[in-house]
Amino acid sequence: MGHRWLLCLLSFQVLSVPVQLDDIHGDDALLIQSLTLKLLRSTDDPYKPLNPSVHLGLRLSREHNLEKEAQYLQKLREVFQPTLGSSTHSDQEEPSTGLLALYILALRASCEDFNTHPNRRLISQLKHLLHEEKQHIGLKGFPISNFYQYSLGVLSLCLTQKVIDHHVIEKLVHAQEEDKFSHNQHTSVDTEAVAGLAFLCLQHSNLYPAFLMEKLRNATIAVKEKLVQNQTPGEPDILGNIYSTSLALQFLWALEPNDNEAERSKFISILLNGVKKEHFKNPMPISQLLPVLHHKNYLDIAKLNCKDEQETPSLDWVPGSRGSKVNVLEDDEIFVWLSVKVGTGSSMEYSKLLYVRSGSSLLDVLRTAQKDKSQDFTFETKVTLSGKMLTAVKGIEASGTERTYWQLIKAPDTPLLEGIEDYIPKKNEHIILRLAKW
Ligand code: B12
Repeated sequence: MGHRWLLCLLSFQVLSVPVQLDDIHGDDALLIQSLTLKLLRSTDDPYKPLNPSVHLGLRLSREHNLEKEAQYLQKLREVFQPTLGSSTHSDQEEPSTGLLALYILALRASCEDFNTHPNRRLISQLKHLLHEEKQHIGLKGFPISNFYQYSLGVLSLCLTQKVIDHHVIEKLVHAQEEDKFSHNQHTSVDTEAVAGLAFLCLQHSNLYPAFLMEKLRNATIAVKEKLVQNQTPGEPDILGNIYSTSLALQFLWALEPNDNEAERSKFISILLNGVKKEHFKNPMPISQLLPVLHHKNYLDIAKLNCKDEQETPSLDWVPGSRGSKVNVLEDDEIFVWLSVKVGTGSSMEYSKLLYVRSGSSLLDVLRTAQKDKSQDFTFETKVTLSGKMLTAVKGIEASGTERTYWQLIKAPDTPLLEGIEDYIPKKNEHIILRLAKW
């Protein structure tokens, strides 16, 4: 099945014409616009972390509210380059490789000049972080952050036309060859896709010697094969899962820009169906999806010239109208079974039937469990670009050095595709929080 799809993709390449946004009409166009509005509104939400990926999503859209975009870039600047802005956060934590890479991409997408002193410093900082990540891979076999962020780092330097240390590039190529982009023996399609975009960008840059170009070409082909192998059985238009499909398509369409129109429309319909089913509530996955719906990918950042951009009148900001959907809590109560599992055996550290209002999020379920004093349940979270991540349960913390995390599972063994803030458990569902390795 996988290879048939691949052949199909290749065979139509010559005949095809890319679909333009103008080809998307009516309800679909409105649906895409509603996503843009969600992103714009998230930029004004004081409860959401400042997210350079949101800025990227907005910049790679064909529809703009330029004033809002400029305001958000300014907010990002104040946090990532505090000495430039009014506020000074000297005690601020250093950004991770991925976060810094996304910020640099956000600046590039707004046509920032990278020859200024502050921006050159950002580039040196990213080069330094990548160097440390590379050393860590040499010692431990994996980066300090993860290969997704390492790939974003390489992509970001490449798109700002900086020459990258050959060893940094080779480490990423080897990791792809050695199948290191997996968590728990499952390929991370998102990581393959972002690494693939980085490989493509490096090839287009023509800054590297022939032996490296050859490796990059092979790595690009290998990424494509990996994505095809990860088509969901029975749903060949989903690559990995609905969320990773956005990034996978960014890569595939960057690789084959003249891909056939019918193929593209099919993928777009699948993604829009996911939007209709409310799978895209969170600004982070929306920011990765929006460029795809506008037939753009991260490599297009380098082509943006920020001139002659038209305002889209229907994206005018309406103050006070909150976009993010607050869960509609219904009056009836449902019960959800919550368990905690630490070891490999079948025993559970905690198991409890909890009554919550229908429409509650998993986070609400955890809060209910914590309030209930009949059994000891506590939990902790940290704020990330994807929302609140569960970091500790019953005093047991996930560990960066041991590479453990609290996996969210729908019993018996289906990992959830959403986090604790977004997932809405159904009546009688059994959710397991399992300390797992990644
Ligand atoms: C690496 C990764 C992980 C690693 C993170 C560990 C680490 N130190 O790197 C591990 C394996 C632990 C992980 C776990 C999970 N992940 Co994950 N992860 C990613 C990946 C590939 C990259 C994240 C990243 O580095 N981003 C870039 C940096 C700059 O952003 P950041 O906010 O600073 O990054 C942190 C957060 O992203 C956080 N994180 C990672 N995954 C998730 C998921 C959620 C819901 C939250 C709130 C936070 C979070 O870990 C990062 C490092 O600290 C993304 C892919 C993507 N497209 O974004 C998927 C992705 C974000 N993960 C996803 C999911 C579903 C999960 C889980 C909920 C799976 C599960 N059933 O348990 C859990 C989180 C559970 C919890 N405890 O709350 C989905 C989210 C989809 C959505 N609806 O938004 C993604 C998009 C993958 C996918 N295509 O399905 N993940």
